[in-house]
Amino acid sequence: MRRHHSTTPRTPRVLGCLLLLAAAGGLSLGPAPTAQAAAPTPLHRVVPAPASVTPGGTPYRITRTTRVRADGPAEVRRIGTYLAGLLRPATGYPLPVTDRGTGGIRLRLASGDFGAEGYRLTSGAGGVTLTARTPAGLFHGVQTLRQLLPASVERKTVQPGPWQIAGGTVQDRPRYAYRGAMLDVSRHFFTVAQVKRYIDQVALYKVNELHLHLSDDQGWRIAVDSWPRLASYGGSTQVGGGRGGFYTKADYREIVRYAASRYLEVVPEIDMPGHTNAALASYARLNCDGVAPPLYTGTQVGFSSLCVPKEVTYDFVDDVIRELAALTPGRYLHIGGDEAHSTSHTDYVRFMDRVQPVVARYGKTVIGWHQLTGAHPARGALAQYWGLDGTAAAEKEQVAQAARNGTGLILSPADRIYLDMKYTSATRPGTKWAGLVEVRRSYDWNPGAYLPGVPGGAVRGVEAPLWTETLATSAGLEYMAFPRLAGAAELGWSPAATHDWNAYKVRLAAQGPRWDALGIRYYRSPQVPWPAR
Ligand code: TNX
Repeated sequence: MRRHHSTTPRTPRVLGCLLLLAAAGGLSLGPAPTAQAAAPTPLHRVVPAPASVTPGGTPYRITRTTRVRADGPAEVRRIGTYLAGLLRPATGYPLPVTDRGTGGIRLRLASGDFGAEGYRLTSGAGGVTLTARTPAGLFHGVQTLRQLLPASVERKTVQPGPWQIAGGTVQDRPRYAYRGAMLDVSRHFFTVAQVKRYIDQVALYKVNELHLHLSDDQGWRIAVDSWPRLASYGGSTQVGGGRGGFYTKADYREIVRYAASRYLEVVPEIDMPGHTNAALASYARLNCDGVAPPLYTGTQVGFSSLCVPKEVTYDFVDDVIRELAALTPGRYLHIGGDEAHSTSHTDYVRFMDRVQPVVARYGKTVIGWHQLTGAHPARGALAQYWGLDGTAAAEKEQVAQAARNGTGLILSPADRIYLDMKYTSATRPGTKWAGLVEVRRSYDWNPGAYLPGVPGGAVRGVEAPLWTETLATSAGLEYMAFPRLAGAAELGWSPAATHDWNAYKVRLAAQGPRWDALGIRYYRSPQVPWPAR
């Protein structure tokens, strides 16, 4: 792979600036607050940047008597309960969830020009109202509301406040429908609790797709009843030789349920025909020579392949896809298809021609890594581009041509948003085959104009993959994901017109104290003017 080294310009650290108390009704004449009464966060200072912001008017202040009014179906009430649950520990207020009364924090569904995930937030002295056409829109609006409150709202013990939301209106909706985060649970296994933690972290940035890389050479992580050794043996270890693990079907359903409660769709991936050593090690008959290789705990890629000429391969694929599709309420099933260096091109095409219809037969839409465009992408399939700025023009053109023929694209350029790339040469975890990727580099590109010759509508979204050859703990994941995940999420959500590094870095800096409050250990890039701790 190409090596590339980006530079890491230093920006001067901005002094934590003392904000003046805004003309805040309800604060003007009361007793002097004990804590420093900061002005409320300006409505635009959130990540991802909202589509439009109209500031003005009196802030709303959450108090001991505030109620969360969720009028509408049970799902709206559930979001209200989630919001109240977020706000209670730090405010110490009861925040009852009710469907009556006036004022307070109100969540409501209404028809309007919101799209499937947009929302409107209006704030004034009398209350804050979130309006959306869908529960997903309300949920995204809740994330905005959360970021408009002081970072200390994320703490689990009572904090001083005050809890104000600036006056005005935010009208917001996403640029792309697909805004993903991928977690590689194969190279190192991560428990259900760890996956839930990551779900909560990405949901804060309006990510709506959780792609789980469930199988690779080093581990098979999902129970398959018809081929039980895949998980019990193929999942028994991981990179470095540790214990590994796998999700039972109940575990997996719990991940899917939890993700859905945060409005994320789970996209399961079984990587084929390469990246399959764990499966090949589990069943000798899957190998062309009938001999099972040993389990693998290293980090090389490209050495394994399913046996394309053998019929049993397709029995295996059918069973795995059928069982996984049955566990998956989401629309997609990712079949990998990357780095099949041990599969001939002819076999690769044969394999993909045969496997894609299986995905369709079980009611799912194919996603594949962009090498799929070198075969015959099925109608409606999406290709996930993971090349670099410097990827050969011919390879980019192959992807662009597929896009012109109707294949949708998810953009995951490795030298931009592969979250496992080191930030600088001093970053301890991570790899650097795609280059060093500082925060600015990961943000400063336009998904709509990234690949030449791709029609605008072909780009369905952006996804930030987190490969885990070098990452074994949640702290490790978080250090690599934050702050870059927030930038990838913004590229997926915010209109191109909001794109501006100098403005972004200030909004990003404001996330630092929030991550501190949430216990997320992030990379304090010198490119970002973090407030002093
Ligand atoms: C490339 S991206 C891979 C993965 C590695 C990753 C490490 C892709 C589709 N394949 O197998 O984990 O690089 O950065």
